[in-house]
Amino acid sequence: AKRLSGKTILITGASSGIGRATALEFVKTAPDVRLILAARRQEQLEELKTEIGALSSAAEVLVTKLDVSDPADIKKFWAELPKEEWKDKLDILVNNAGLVKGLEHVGDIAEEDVNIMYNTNVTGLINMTQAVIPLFKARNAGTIINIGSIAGREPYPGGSIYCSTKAAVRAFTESLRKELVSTRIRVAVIDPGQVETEFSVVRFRGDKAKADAVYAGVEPLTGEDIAEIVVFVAGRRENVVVADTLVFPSHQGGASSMHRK
Ligand code: NDP
Ligand code: 8X3
Repeated sequence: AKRLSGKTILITGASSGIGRATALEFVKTAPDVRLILAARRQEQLEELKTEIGALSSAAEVLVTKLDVSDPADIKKFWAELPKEEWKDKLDILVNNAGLVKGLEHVGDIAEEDVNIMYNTNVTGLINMTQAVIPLFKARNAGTIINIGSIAGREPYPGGSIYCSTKAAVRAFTESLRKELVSTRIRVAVIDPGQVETEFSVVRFRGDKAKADAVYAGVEPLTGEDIAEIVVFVAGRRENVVVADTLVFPSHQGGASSMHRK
C-alpha cells in the first residue's frame, strides 16, 4: 500500500469488468491514488468516479472518453491530458481495453470484426504504449501492465482473430520488456483464463442468454480476482518485475479444458 501511495495510474477499459475492478482495487489498496479512467462509455466512468469518491476522499480521479481503436483519438487524449498535473506524473499504465466479437470460423469472419479486434486489442495497446514510453524513459521509471489472455497462448477454433490479437500482445510485451532492461521501467503481461465480465455479452453482440451459457455449470474468475493481481504486480519493489502471469479458476486447465458441473 505504501509503495502505491500517491501514484498516478492510467487504466484503459475502466468502464467495465477487469478495468473497473482494477480501479477500485487500487483505491482500496492505496486510498490516495490518482486515477485516469478511460473508455468509450463516459457515463459508466462517471458512475465509477462517484463510487470511488464514496470509498476514499483522498483519491483523485480524471475521467476521459477514449476510443483506443482510433489513433486520432489517442493523439487527442495525450494532447489534452493536463501536462503537469497528470501526464508528467504518470507512474503506471494498465493496458486493459480489449474485446472479442463472435466465434465465426476463418472465411466467414466479417471484415469489420477483424478490424475492431486488431485495432483495439493490438494497435490500440501499441499506440498507448508508444505514447507512454518517452515519458517513462525521461524519468527512468514507470510500469506497464498489459492484459493478455490464455487465448494468446492456446488458440481455439472460432477464436482465430481474438487469439492472434492476444498472441500479438504477448510478443509485443516481451520485446518491450527486453528492450527496457537497461532502465527502471517495468513491463508485465497478465493472462487471465475465464473471467465473468461483459466480455461474453460483447462477443455475442448483446445476447445475454448466450453469454450466460458460457458460465453455466462453472465458477469463473471475477474482475476483482484479476484486479488483485494487477495491483500486486504494480505494488512490488521497483526492482521486481512479475513479467508473466497465467491465472485460471480452479476448474479450468486451459482455453478449452474446462470442468463443468
Ligand atoms: P468487459 O467487456 O467487461 O470490459 C472491456 C473494457 O474494454 C470495457 O471497459 C470497454 O469499455 C473497454 N473497451 C473496449 N473497446 C474499447 C475501445 N475501443 N477503447 C477504449 N476502451 C475499450 O471485458 P473484460 O473486463 O473481461 O475485458 C478486459 C480485458 O481482459 C480485455 O483485454 C479482454 O480481452 C481481457 N480478457 C478477458 C477475459 C475474460 O474471460 N473476460 C479473459 C482473458 C482476457 P467501453 O465499451 O466503454 O469502451
Ligand atoms: C478470454 C478467454 O478463452 O474465452 O480471453 O478467449 S477466452
